[in-house]
Amino acid sequence: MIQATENGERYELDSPTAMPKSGAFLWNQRMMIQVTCRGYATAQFMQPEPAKYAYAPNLEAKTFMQPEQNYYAHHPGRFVYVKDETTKEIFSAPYEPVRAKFDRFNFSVGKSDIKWTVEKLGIRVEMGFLLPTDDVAELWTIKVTNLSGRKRSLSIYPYFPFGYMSWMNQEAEWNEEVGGIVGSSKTPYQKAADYPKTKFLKDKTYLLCETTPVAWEAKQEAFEGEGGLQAPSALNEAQLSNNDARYETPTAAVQYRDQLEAKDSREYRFMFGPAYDELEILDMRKKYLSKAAFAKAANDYEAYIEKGNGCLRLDTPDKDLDNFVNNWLPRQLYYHGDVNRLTTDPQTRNYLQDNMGMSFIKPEVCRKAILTAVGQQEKNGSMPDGILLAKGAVLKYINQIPHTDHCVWLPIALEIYLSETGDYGLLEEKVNSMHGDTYTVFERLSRAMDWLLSSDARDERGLSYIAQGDWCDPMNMVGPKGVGVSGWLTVATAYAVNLWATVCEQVNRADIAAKYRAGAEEVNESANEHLWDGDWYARGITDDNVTFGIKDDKEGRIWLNPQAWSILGGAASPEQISKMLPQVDEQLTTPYGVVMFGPPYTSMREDVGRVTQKYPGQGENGSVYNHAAAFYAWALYGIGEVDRAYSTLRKMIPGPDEEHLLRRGQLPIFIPNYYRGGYGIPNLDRTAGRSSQLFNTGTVSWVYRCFIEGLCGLRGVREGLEVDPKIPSAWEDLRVIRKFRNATFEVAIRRTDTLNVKVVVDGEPLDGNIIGNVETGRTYKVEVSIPKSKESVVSSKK
Ligand code: CEZ
Repeated sequence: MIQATENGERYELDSPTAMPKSGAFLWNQRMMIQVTCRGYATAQFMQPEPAKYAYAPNLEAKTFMQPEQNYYAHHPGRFVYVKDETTKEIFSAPYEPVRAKFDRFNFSVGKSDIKWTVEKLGIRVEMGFLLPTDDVAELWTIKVTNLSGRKRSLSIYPYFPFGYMSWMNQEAEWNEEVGGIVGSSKTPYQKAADYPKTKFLKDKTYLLCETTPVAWEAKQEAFEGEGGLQAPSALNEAQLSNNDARYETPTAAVQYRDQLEAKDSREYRFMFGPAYDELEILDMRKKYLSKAAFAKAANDYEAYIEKGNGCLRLDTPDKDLDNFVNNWLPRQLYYHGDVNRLTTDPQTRNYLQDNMGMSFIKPEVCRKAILTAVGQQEKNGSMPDGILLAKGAVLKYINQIPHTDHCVWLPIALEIYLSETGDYGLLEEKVNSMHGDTYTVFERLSRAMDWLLSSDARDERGLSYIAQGDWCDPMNMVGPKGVGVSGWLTVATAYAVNLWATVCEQVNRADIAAKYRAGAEEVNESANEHLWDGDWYARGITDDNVTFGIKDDKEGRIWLNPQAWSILGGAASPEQISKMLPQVDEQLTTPYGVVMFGPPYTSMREDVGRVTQKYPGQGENGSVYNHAAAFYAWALYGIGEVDRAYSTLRKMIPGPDEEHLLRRGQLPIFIPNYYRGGYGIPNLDRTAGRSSQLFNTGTVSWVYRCFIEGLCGLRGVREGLEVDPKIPSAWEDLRVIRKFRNATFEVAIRRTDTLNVKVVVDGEPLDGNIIGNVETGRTYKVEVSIPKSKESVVSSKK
């Protein structure tokens, strides 16, 4: 059903029905498009706020990308109908809207293109598209081949519905000048003050045809007629009727009539996208709409995507893992660091985490993000809810709701960046903030940590206030009165402050480091005094002083984050960890990953909030929320729990066996933000493991880091590259190529009789396990011996 081809650089699916919501995505710095194997598409571009150019047929509420997006017959998509003019039979590619049974179906996803091949009635249709690197448009190729050994008379109808463009003003027509169908609209607004903002929006959508069609249809109703999308009435006629749409739902359907000899084929090219005016459409046509320009765009785009190749090539006993980590994980990470989820005001925590992973791909992007973020630090040292990235951008949606965790992510992002680059000079950079003050990065980090430790952020017990949310966005009713505290944020504060203390030590500021170490210790003592529930840490204490996430709770009894971060931040002693981990195994671990908490809530808990209203097992309500699972995996590597860590990570990737893939319903080309939870719970078990299909997630930076610095144990330190692999106990060896500080390390890791990690570099045994003085451009051959079986810290303490 699913096959990895071209060395794992492509994944192919041979059924349109086995995983109907599975799809893939392409992006450039201005746009993003997600398409399903059946041809439905969701595209967005930036102007600079996110906008659409193909719309749903009813007016859509503006919202972020949806998990488990629902598709329906009129959902925006890219299709082509084919009619045999002799028999009048029709089908459509890639599958929707006709849903004919194909003789062959192939959905093939590459890193820089997406294509389909379908066969039916002795006709092959190949369709595929790519994006230009610097413009907003889709470049489509549709090729039709006669496989039947006899002459065929065909009509071919590319159908790119525009949808309901606007309730204020919309129309569409064939435009001779540009050679395509152009839809025009006015973005709806109501306040006069909003008019200037709408004035220069790209309110036109075009479908340009390289080859002039014989006929077209711009009016949706006329195209469909009474036959509906499965058998549009317009296809019963010899020719489409060249209608325009005048405040009628616009569409773009065109018709080619071809006589195809046996083995003959025709290839057509199209462009689909938004524009401001006709001139812009003409420019786009000139720039892209030809065979040569498509080929050039393909090369450029491939080169652009290749820049996100990452710094790791794995060669392990698990080939599916290798495919994913070598090809797809860095790509997904690159997408995040490159476009910030197509928003002009990313949440501060998302901005920092999406960019921290860029340290492994394009470190200068992470550097710039850290500078941008601290440049928006508040005067009191706290961080705002979102980081503004475009002129005129404002904090919107979730960023208008106070969350208290944003400072935590600063030292986390910084640590990764410093490990990878050794660029400690960043700390001395002076940053003028948008609020008019000037401090160095070092001072800004200290100020952020001071804020986290201050009485603005912590109550008299020493616990961190939660306001209307922490990392868990929808936990909005724990502390709206300003009293409730977050168990996670408390232990996370200790982690952040400790990380910062380590950086202070690295730059010889022992005095400052000591202050932060003491601060973190105090926080941890508070956590242990007020949040330890005997076998695990509680999730928080509400405004009304009710501790939750504890044994007595029937729902939301144990949450993963406080456990993972108490390990990271040092609150949890080895004894506590040895109690906690079996509880996580027992209550949270499922075949589809580790859930964020359990059991899921089945009704509103008004002193916890909106999270409890999400569908049980969906989103943050007890799903396998991979971001939280990734924190856990990273914490596990820190204490040598290699098998638990690996299994947590491996379950984030769909497959490899078929049943598993079907349940996830997703191709192994990205990690979704969640898989449904509810494993083993009546009513929820049937959907457990199902993918959200949403590839926006803070997970990927952490997971990439887990593979590089955890599993492979190839982690940057100030002096160079530290070698300390933590491979699953079932593996005997692995090979890895790691790019680090402009050098290449070809590493072979093997289990031998050694008692400690032993490293040989270019034939010379290394004293210790740090390869120092990394030389730019040099290739190092590294042989690493590791002990036969690695006991975990916890089990060795037992
Ligand atoms: O968004 C993410 C946030 O972007 O949820 C994470 C949070 O850490 C990220 O910063 C965990 O809460 O508002 C909602 O209820 C949404 O569910 C968002 O919380 C969530 C969505 O998955 C969007 O990607």
